[in-house]
Amino acid sequence: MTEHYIHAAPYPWPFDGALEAENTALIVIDMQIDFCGHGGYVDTMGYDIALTRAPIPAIKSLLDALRAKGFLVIHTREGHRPDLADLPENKRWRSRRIGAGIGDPGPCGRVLVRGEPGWEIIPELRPLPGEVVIDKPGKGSFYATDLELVLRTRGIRNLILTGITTDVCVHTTMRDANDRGFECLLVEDACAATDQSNHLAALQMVKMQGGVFGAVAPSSAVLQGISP
Ligand code: C5J
Repeated sequence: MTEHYIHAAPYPWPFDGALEAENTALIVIDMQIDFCGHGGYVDTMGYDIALTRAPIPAIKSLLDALRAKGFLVIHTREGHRPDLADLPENKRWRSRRIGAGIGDPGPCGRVLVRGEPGWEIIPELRPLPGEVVIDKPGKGSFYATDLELVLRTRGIRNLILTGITTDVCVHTTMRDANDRGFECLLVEDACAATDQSNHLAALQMVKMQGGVFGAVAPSSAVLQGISP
């Protein structure tokens, strides 16, 4: 089989050149109003949503290109049950300390609660009908979800990771995926954090030890790599 690679650091990705639409998925993590919109969770905490909105164009271009080539696209949403039965008390307590209590009313409805306006994916990146959407109560996309079952059932072994936030939900998902044997690529301009130095540090962490969690590349390299 012909080998295909994406120019990435610290190694051309994937490690063995087995990059095909059939074995590779694009994951778009938590691009929700609560993380990227006015009046959402991140905005209410006082962080700059210009940072969390910055990856929208890169994600959009990846979605357009990978959809056109038949890659599996998966979206995730962080959120809790309306009865908050899945919300750990310490997670709620910490969010209230910073003025954005999960489950409490806010400008976009109840913060990080499933079905509320703030929990919706932003219109620019709305999933197409039929695309897989994973609802997760935690930071990682594997915890208490059927993501792994979906990936194994579809024969996926390479993951292209994008979304919010690089240092929290994207990193947790990448680490968990790596431990499960998935070959991971983090797209540096298609993810962002609420703090730029945390974003840069999170990119750097991936590249240590020969690529301890996988590799990092810009979206331009992904677009080039999938259209050789
Ligand atoms: C956070 C996320 N930061 N999607 N969630 O609470 O990274």
